[in-house]
Amino acid sequence: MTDAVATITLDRPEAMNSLTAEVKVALLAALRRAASDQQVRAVLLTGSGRAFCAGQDLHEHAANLEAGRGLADTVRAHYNPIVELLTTMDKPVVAAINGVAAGAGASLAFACDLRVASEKAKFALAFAGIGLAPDSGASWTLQRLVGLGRASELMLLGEPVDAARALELGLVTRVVPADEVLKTAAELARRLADGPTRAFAATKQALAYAATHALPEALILEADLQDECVATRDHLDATTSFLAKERPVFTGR
Ligand code: T3D
Repeated sequence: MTDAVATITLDRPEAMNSLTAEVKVALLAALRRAASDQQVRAVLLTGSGRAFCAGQDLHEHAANLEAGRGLADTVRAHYNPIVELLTTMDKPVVAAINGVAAGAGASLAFACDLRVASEKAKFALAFAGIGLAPDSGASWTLQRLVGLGRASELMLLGEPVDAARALELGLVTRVVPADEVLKTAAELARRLADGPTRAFAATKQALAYAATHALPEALILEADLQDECVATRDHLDATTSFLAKERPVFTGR
């Protein structure tokens, strides 16, 4: 961890950072540590080598099939808690998408708050290609990012989406040269870590709630969350700084 940013790197480059049970357990543990560590104010998720993440490790998956193990077990036990934590943790998560994000690897990227992509990155909704339906939250996140029509197209046709198209669709926040993706995403995460952490937590909560509730209910939650934000040190200090024509310094309290 540096500068209040916890960096988590998927590190199986020889298998495109595909996800074995061991990797998924380690990823969930790392996310839990980042979520509960008060020193951490933003999280950066990336992959080593030329892939972000190729989704489920298909060698392990084939072995599980062969052994007759329940297919949905890893979805319930591993993927769902990871995606729930990414989306609900009370600090922003930035994905540095250094290469291909396929299947559940794409789902992980979609569950992050911001996505910075390398020019060489691509998304592959690879589920249908192996006879599966989307999982790890992609049915929920993707249509919110790009709309129902495009989500249906991407999932049913499964054609890869390159970085330029991803930017056009609003799937990524920005696209940068390959050798700048980690630096750019780290700068963004650092900027968020220097921000009003509790207001960011409230922002994530309000957005998630508003996605599944009507406006009158969203208005009620917004007001409740604003009560909490108004009572923070950051709000008081930033208001004082504004009046003094000074730059605010947010401490996350
Ligand atoms: O119960 C459950 O488990 C369900 C959960 C499902 C969630 C899912 O994620 S389903 C989707 C699973 N993922 C995929 O279907 C993607 C499979 N991979 C690909 O389509 C391609 O590999 C890529 C588009 C990601 C990259 O293509 P390319 O041409 O750049 O590289 P490559 O040559 O295909 O792969 C390089 C190596 O990575 C290769 O190994 P090798 O031959 O050099 O030893 C390849 O086998 C390995 N690799 C890539 N993806 C996976 C993988 N190994 C295991 N699992 C993978 N998913």
